[in-house]
Parts: sequence; structure tokens; C-alpha cells
Amino acid sequence: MKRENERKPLIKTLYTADPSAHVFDGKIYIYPSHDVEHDVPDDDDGEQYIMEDYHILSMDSLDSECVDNGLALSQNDIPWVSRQMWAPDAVYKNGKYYLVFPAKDKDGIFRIGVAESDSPVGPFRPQADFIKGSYSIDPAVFTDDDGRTYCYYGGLWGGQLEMWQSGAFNPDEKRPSGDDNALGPMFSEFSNDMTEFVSEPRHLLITDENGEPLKAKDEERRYFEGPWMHKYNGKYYLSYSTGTTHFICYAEADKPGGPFRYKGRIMEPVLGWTTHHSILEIDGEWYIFYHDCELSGGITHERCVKYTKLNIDKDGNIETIHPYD
Ligand code: FUB
Repeated sequence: MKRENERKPLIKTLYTADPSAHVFDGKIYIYPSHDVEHDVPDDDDGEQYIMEDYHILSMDSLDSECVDNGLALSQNDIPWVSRQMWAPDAVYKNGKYYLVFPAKDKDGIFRIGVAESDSPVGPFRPQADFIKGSYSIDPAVFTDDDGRTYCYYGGLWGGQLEMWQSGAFNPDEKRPSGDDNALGPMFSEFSNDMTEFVSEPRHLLITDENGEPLKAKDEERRYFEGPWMHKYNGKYYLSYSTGTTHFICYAEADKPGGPFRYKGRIMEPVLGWTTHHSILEIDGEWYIFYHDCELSGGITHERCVKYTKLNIDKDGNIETIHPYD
């Protein structure tokens, strides 16, 4: 049976997207993008996503009202940022809450920054500069049982991931296509104090069932953006959006850095172009937080966050969700 709040916009007073959900101290916190209303036309570089700040949402339980906790961090307060505060995540470490977010620097290049707070809802104090060596978008932060904290990140097209194939930023870099190997998400380890990457950023390998790297033309399975990591029965599950084909898919590995083997589809397309999610365990059951454009009647940059139950069997197989059933 569905819960009262399930598959419905969790909050209607602001547009929200890209929900990274966590349980801190028994309460649910959602770290979303804060979409804004405007008339900028859509394009493949995501110019329509001109978000300027973050608001953190919270819920006492899955059946409670979702609360907007107000302004948590604005682009105007971050020295290195020019614009486009895209999908964030958060982690609790060292007795502090860290907000990890992508935004364009003063040269128009997406970087990843960190801000900290004593409260899960902020306000967050940004570090003076972006994480050295970071680039692209959609950071998802995962702390393993041994306390090591990793960042999964990167997005194609407007997320600029293809532009770094040579190791330096090149806006004219050719996109992988056809039988080229697809680009996997990036993977780096954070220092314990969350001020730097302590491992060289590298692409994660996602293979097919035969151990062959997924190809760029395999748009129903290859990585596009929006990575998330969850651990289940000792295995590592990388889930992500396929972008152009609008699915949320997943791949499995024995280690946090892969290699990952493609496993299947978690969610069919939602209303809107983008699909972006997080997965977490709440009171012994698993849930996916995601977004669609129901609240705005389909306007791609005016999205709303939702959640629904995820069914995972004992072997870690995830049942595909049809979001409007
Ligand atoms: O919200 C802006 C971008 O749209 C995110 O970074 C992507 O994952 C997509 O949801």
C-alpha cells in the first residue's frame, strides 16, 4: 500500500530537483537543487538551470509534512562561484555537516565546492575555493563502513564531463560516440577534513554482462549524470541517469571504485527531461527520492521532489519502478 505522501510533490512552495536524501539523527533531510521560474529557453548545455541558492528540506518521518528550512547557501556568498548552483549532496563527518555542490567558477567551468555547518539545514559556510582538481557536476558523497569518504560525480553535455578527456579543460573536445567506450562517472576520495581530494580523479568503468565496457551508442545503459552510491549486503551499487533516454539504471561492484557491472533499470522516465535520484534505507526499508515536473505541468526547469518505495531482493536486484502506476 502506498503512503499518503508517496509519488506526490513533497513541497509546493518552491521548485526543487535532484534530491539527495539522508537520515541524520532519526530525521529525513533532503538536499535538492532549488529551481527558479524564468523564460530562458532550454538548450543542450542546460542554460535553463540557473539556480542561485540552496534550501534544505526536512521531514520528521515519511508520513510527515515536508518543511523548507530557508536559505542555506547563496551563490553570492561563495567567492569562486559565478552561477548555476546545480545538484548538491551532504555528508555528516567530524561532528559537522558538509554540503558538497557544483557550480560554475568565474571562467564558466563547473567545479565542486564544499561548505560546512553545525546544523543539517545550514546556514553553510563555504570554503574559500573549489576543491582543487575537481570538475563537472552532480557530486554524490558516500562514506564507507571504514570511514573513508568518496565523491562520485560528473555529467555529460552541459555538465562538461567530455571536455576533460585530455586531462585539461577543452570546450571543443569531441564527444565519445558510436563504438567509442562511454565515459563513466568520476571517482575521488575526500580528505578526512573535506578540504581536498586525496586520490587522483578517475573515470569509473561500467561494463556489460560480458565484462565489456559500455559503449557510447548504448544510450539505454551508459552513464550520463546524477550518480548515487548505496551499499547493500556488502556490495556497492552505483545508480545513475542515462540522460538522453531518461532512465535511472544501476551497476554493481565489489569495491567502491569498481569495476561496475551493469545490472538493470531502476526507474522508467518521469515527466520532464531530467531524472535524478538518491537511494536510502529508512527504518529497514529502502526508498528512492527523485523528481519530475508535475508541479509545473511539465516545465523542464521547474521540478518537484518526490519519493517512493524501492523493492530490493536479497541478492540486491532492484525492481523497476513505473512512476505513474
Ligand atoms: O539540476 C541541474 C541538472 O539537471 C543536474 O545537475 C542534473 O543531474 C539534472 O538533474
